[in-house]
Order: sequence, then structure tokens, then C-alpha cells
Amino acid sequence: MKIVAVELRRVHMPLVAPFRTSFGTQTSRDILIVRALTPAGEGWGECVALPEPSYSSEYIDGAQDVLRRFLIPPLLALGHVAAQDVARVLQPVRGHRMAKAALEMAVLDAELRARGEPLASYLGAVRNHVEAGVSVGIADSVGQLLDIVGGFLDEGYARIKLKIQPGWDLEPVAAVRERFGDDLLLQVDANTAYTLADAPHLAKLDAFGLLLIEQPLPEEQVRAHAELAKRLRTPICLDESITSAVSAADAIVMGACSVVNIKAGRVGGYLEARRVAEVCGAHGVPVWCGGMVEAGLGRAANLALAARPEFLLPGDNSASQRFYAQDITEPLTLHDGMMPVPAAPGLGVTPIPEVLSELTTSVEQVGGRVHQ
Ligand code: SMG
Ligand code: MG
Repeated sequence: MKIVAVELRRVHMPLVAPFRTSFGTQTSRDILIVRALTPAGEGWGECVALPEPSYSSEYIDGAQDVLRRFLIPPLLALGHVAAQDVARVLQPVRGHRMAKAALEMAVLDAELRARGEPLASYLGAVRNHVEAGVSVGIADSVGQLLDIVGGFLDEGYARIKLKIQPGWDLEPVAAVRERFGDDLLLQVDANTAYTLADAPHLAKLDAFGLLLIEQPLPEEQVRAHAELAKRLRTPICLDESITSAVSAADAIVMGACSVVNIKAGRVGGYLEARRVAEVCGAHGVPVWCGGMVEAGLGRAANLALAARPEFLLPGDNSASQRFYAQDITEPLTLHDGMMPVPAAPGLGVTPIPEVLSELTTSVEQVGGRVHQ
């Protein structure tokens, strides 16, 4: 289809509670929403970049700049573009995977809506519900953490992920295990907060029967993760380090991880995310779908991806209300511990115009005028 123009919109969404990780505390989410305008209709994308380059090198103003100046113009210049061509067209631009992913997502949504196909079936979904996990931030105290975890379990979440950092690891994990029992599916995420020298300390987590420890060491330290894996019984899962299907294959072959967290934004789009899943599946490595505190568009797309067969562990696929009192789309909700996979064409959800305009802080359009 012909991409006539692309709208870049920023929305500001308050979080229901602060979300603290080893790299910072968020109290609201500033999100870049991408809308592709075509003669056949529109398509929506959501960029997962955070306001600061703290989770990874990308950040939201940078993503918007590279989209405006370097990523959108080559697509507008084409007479016709299919979603499966977007990554190749954008390949001359190095990196900027989150920005590229958001643009590809918008083109893919437009294409799928135009032909009436849900994203889930396009991506190869094998189920219409996925088990819901929830990521729990660093709390002010262990007592507060236990209340928060208990609340999520009451809501029906099937798996708990605790954010950890030096000084907030063994004690909260031990307390959650003791309070909620050995059957609780429990895992931890360090967001690169440790070094290989912490191996003896991290090995103490082995006592708690965790599903996995996610990204203990810095993004570039894949070999060090392989070294750490030899010293821990807890399986290592990589998040930040996995930026493509090729890097996933390398990490697996090196022995750096035995589980992979797949985030489409981090690997440059849902089509590359599908390739990451295929590579992991071929190596017998289970995967799960990560989250980036997305609003409804990103959440819906993640559910479609998580419905693929390689997704053998519950992901960070939580309900809209885990972070947002008011989502920009119809809310995605839990049903008996499961999240339904959207079944309508494209992403299966659409921004609610009044909510979107109320939360919007800026809008710019790149490309021509569209009459619709
Ligand atoms: O969307 O449920 C979510 C957040 C899941 O913990 C989560 N994401 O490293 O996996 C991760 C973090 C990255 C974003 S933290 C702001
Ligand atoms: Mg992570």
C-alpha cells in the first residue's frame, strides 16, 4: 500500500502507582504513537522507547527525531510498501530498533486492517488466550512488597516477576517465597544491575526455585552471562542483550541463556520478533513476551505475539489497569488469570478518539495531506 503521511503523536499517561526498577522510578509514561495514513485506511504503532536512555540507548525524543528525519521519508518515497519490506527499506539506518519497530507496526496494522486479518493469525498464533504474568517494581519495604504481590495474585496473575538490584534481592525473594509458597511461578529481573563478581551472591538465589533470573549483567556482556550460567542453577534469561534473531542464536550457542525474553521493540519489530521466536524454538529454548509499560496498542500486539507456540512461559502480559486507570484503547482485561488475544483485524484495538486527544501533548505530521 502507499504510505501518504505518518502522524507522530505524544501522549502523557499517569501510572496508577510508581514503577521502580534498578535504573529508575517512573510515575507516568510519555508514549510516542505512530499513525500511518494510507488511501486504504490507517494503521497504528506504539513506540516502546522510554523518556531517558536508561533501559537501553534509545529514548523517546531520539526515536521521534530519527523517525521524522531518517525513517519515514524513505517509506513515503515509495509508490508501494508492504509491512514485510519495511525493515529492508530502513536497513541503511543503523540501530534505532524501537523507532523502526513502531513504524513497521503502524504499516503492518494498516495492511492487516485493510485485508481484515488479525495480527495474531498473521504472526502464527496457536491459542486465543495467554497466561498473564506481572512485573512488580522495587518496593519501599518487604512488607509493602508482600501486600502488592498478594494483590496481584488475588487478581489472578499466574506468575510474578520481582525487580531486583543489589540490596534488594535475597530478602524480598525469600519473603515472597515464604509467604506465597513453593508453587508460585516466581522470577526476577535485574536490568543489568550486577557484575560477574556478584556470581557467588547471585548463586544464593538458587535456594528459592526461581523460574529464571533476567538480565543480571550489562547488555554487551554476553560471554560473562555464559560464565555466570555455569555458576548458577537458576536459568539465565536475556532481555537487553537480545537485539535480533542473530544475537539470540549467538547467545544461545554461547550458553549465555536458556530462556529468552522477546520484546518486539527491542529487536526492531514484530516480524523480527517472530524470527527470534523461531530461532529460540529451533534450539529448544523457551521464550516469553516482555513488556515496556505499553498502552493498549502495544499491549494488544504483545498478546498476539505471545500466542505463538514458542511462548512457553507466562510473559509480562498484564491488564491495562496494572499501569493505567484509563488506557488509550478499550482496556485489555484479565479473565481467570488469562489475557484474551485480540481477534479483530490488525492490532484488534483502536485508540478512543476523545481519550487520545485528552492525553495528547503534541502531534506532528510527516508527509502529505490526507483527505479521509
Ligand atoms: O510492561 O509489564 C510491563 C513492564 C515489564 O518489567 C518490565 N519491563 O526489563 O523487562 C524489563 C522492564 C523494562 C521496562 S521498565 C520501565
Ligand atoms: Mg527485563
